[in-house]
Amino acid sequence: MSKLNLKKASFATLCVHGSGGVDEATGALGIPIYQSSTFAFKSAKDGADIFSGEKEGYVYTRIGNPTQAAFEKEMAFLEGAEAALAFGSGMAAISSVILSFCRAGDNFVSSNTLYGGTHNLFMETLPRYNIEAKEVDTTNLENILNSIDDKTRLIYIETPANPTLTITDLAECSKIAKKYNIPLVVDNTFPTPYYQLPLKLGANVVVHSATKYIGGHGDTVAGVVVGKKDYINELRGSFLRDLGGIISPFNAWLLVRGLKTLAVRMDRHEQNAFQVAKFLQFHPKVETVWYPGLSTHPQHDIAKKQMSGFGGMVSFEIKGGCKCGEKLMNSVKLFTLAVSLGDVDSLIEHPASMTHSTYSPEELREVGITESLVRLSVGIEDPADLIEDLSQALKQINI
Ligand code: LCS
Repeated sequence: MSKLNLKKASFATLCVHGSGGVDEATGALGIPIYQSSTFAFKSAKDGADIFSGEKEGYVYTRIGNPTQAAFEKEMAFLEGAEAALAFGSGMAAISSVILSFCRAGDNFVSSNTLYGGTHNLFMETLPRYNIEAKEVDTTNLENILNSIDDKTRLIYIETPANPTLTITDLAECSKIAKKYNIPLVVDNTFPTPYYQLPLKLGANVVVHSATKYIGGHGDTVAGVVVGKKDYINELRGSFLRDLGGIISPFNAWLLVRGLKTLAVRMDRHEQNAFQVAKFLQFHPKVETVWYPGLSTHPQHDIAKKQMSGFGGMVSFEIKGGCKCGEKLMNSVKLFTLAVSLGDVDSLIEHPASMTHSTYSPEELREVGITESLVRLSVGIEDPADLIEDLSQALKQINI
């Protein structure tokens, strides 16, 4: 066990030490990968007691595993939560959370700008089970209030939203959720707990695609849910155990390792993103830049209020439409043309035809994902090199 007083430790220290320090069983400083599907009981009674919940212990890796537990403990610390539960992907985490609150006939209110996979879950898959998502522009709180009825079971917010980086006021949403006695669920993938702590702002449950900044190196797919201990236990005992969307011990280990550098990575992502956003803002071939840290961002004041930094994602509209965006994406040399985000490598993609192709043309128009919108996940390379790459690629474009 760590000798540190973790309650008093700063965020960067928690990133390194929060998962428990030295492994109790072996003294290993790095948490071992407990690559075992099952765990031996000391006796038949011991097994029965662990099964009945009378005694703590590991049973089977679909229900719990020490490497998964190290990651969960660390995530709970970082989000300021009682507990956390790891999943095999962000989508496994999100679908389990929605199913845990909603039954057939229920509905929930959600941001209308979401990762395209989440949008597809909400608008295509869940309706098959008679669960309705009411997707609205949550930057206007009136839209949330007007959508709640007696079958509404939760409010789901993604902020900053993928890919437009719109910001929803979490403290205000939590007041609405409390008034109607329903939980507020927040996707904290873009800011990470380093820049935004939704539970402190009144949210009840936080979800992540841990594939992104949490892992940080583009080498694993994972998800995590954080919240109250009772809720997390219920989620583990039903939706993780029954639906089986678990994380492997190896991937949990990659996430523990990734978290150790979260604070330093996020600082660098943000510094680089700011420089890239400022460069693009004054470029003659760029129409508009969306970055919550810029004073021109429509919800900059809310971002400043609820975030301690603005993260590494930048989106922009290129002049000349889709063809020019295509030319840009084919001309970059340092940015990689790929979906996903939050990696140490810089990535570039076209939301309308890639990550958000699950939106219909009308839906894309409604949420402002235009054909000329390009999304950057700004990595941790030298910012001068990133700007030079964008500059040379923009030069290739004839408007
Ligand atoms: N939430 C957000 C905000 C996301 O950006 C993603 C994936 C997910 C949840 C789902 O997580 P996963 O199951 O992939 O771990 N976003 C992606 C993106 O923008 N490009 O590729 C995946």
